[in-house]
Amino acid sequence: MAKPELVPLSSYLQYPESEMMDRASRFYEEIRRRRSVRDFSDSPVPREIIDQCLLAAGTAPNGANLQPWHFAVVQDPAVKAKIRAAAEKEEREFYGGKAPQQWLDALAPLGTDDQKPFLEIAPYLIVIFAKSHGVKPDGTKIKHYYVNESVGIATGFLISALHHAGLATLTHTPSPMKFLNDILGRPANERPMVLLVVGYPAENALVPKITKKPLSEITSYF
Ligand code: IYR
Repeated sequence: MAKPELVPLSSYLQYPESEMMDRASRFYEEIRRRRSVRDFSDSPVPREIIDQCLLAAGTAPNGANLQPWHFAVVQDPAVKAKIRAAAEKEEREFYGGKAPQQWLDALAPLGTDDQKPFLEIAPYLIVIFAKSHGVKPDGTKIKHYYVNESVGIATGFLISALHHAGLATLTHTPSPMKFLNDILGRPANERPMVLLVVGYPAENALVPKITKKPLSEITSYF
């Protein structure tokens, strides 16, 4: 095995403890403002902002640095219309009998239904695909590791970056989502994980009145 090339960690920044506490609480105040938005404005967003956020997503830690993701960015109204039609077809089945009552009861506080107009209104839909394996130029397969974990982390980075930039997002997961491969012409080794709706919130956007669990409920120290 060839010796790996190691370079000094030159990007790390250490802060005094008091500053760390300040930064940690400011980040919490920043990220806790993020809400999943379903009422979007059709105001355009410069593509350069999306590109910067995708660059941030691409820095996520991941299995063996094989970066098993692909981000398909949809702006074209005709493609959005196709995605909306296919997603609403799945959602009609979901809400109209496929979903067990227990699931519908769990969703009730969110007030969601089978209508997804935001899929056409928002300026961007970003479909995050997980690549189950890579393909070398000669066609042989490259095994990927921790694909779900890696793509989940990258998606978290992307959502945080978009929020930090001042954009609203919705993680939308029509199920099944295989129709996205067909509409976007993505290969069979790519599985759509999340359809991220991105844009400005509508002026009078409403969000569900929900709360987050307290620290004591989500953590334990040993
Ligand atoms: N995909 C459906 C249902 C849905 C499921 C979960 I879990 C949510 O947190 C929200 C919605 C829809 O988008 O309406």
